Amino acid sequence: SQQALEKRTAAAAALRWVRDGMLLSLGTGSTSAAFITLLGEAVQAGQLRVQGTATSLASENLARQVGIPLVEPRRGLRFDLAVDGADELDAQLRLIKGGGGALLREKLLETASEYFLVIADSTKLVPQLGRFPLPLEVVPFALPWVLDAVEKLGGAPEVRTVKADPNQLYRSDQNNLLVDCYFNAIPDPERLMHQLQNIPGIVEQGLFIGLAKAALIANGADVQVIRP
Ligand code: DER
Repeated sequence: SQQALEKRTAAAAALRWVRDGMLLSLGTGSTSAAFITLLGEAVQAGQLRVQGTATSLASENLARQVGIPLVEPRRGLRFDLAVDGADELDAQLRLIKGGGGALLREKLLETASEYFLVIADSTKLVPQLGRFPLPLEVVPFALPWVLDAVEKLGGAPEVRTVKADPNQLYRSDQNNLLVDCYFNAIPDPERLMHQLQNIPGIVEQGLFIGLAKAALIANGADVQVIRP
């Protein structure tokens, strides 16, 4: 599909931002998977010497498969470059992330990175955030109160289930629950982010504001660089 092509185009463009010796934060989702695969090829071909930490067990497995040396979390560990996708991004590089369920480790590692670069196909760039449901990672015990609080903020909350079985609740890599909140439009992302951060039991929310330094957006075969 055109979208799959654009994901690979954005991923390939991000590879040119990688320098020998870098410590990388490896993102999660299909666009990041394309980047990890291309990066692995460059490492295997001896073109790049890098190490990485993954933002999900899925990306960790892929990175291992393609031969990217992995670094365990340790005190003081910071990354030269983080590469990751997004579900939505606006012109100020405010993001909605978490469609792949990895928002907690993504925010953790992208916060610990000197430079966070977003890679995305053209469908992700939107004039206003919020058509994509906002993911939250929630401690199971807190769920009822979190659902009430999200509704009071104007979002329709849905507890995420496993694709294959609607009776099985999705669990994050931390074994927490995922709640997708349908706001339709988020006119004031900063305000909503602070409201969500004050709700006990929400361990992470999918608004990433002030983190991304640039985005590579593929439009067909062209790639535009967006800076806030
Ligand atoms: O879950 C995430 O944050 C992913 O980065 C997601 O937002 C992008 O997934 P995609 O590259 O498969 O569209």
